[in-house]
Amino acid sequence: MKPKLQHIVLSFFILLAVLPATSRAQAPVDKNDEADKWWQAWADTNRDGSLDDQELQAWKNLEKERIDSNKDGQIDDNEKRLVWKLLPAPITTEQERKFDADESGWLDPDEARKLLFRRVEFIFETNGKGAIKTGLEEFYDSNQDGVIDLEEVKILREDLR
Ligand SMILES: [Ca+2]
Ligand SMILES: [Ca+2]
Ligand SMILES: [Ca+2]
Repeated sequence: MKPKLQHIVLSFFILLAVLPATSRAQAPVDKNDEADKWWQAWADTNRDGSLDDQELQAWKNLEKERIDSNKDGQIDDNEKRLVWKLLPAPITTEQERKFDADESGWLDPDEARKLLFRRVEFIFETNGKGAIKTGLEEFYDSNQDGVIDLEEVKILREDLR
């Protein structure tokens, strides 16, 4: 092999070796990434906008002991969706704030339930075409079009039973 060709071949292999690591390191913030961060607002219990070690540890324990109900070590969509039944939900919209009866800044499970009941009524009033107004509803928008349609609302009604 000529030295020059050897050099090119070598560069090619170096590139191959480096490329996957580089694309991992520079992984863009895509939709899935954002969706993976759903829990951060729930875990930030002192609401200072960041997660300290104590909050992280507390959240990991909650995941393990309560949220991961089938105990497979993963939080799937079903488990994620039902967190409002287990823990106070962070308030993200004005609509949600109206249901914070004790003004704790969080929606306790019974407050969240009342909010979601009202949302179900709204979804039927608008024939499944009304826009989502609360963070909790987003878990039910499985096709992520910003609307809980009459199909998606079935799961929400199930969860409210
Ligand atoms: Ca915090
Ligand atoms: Ca699980
Ligand atoms: Ca939808």
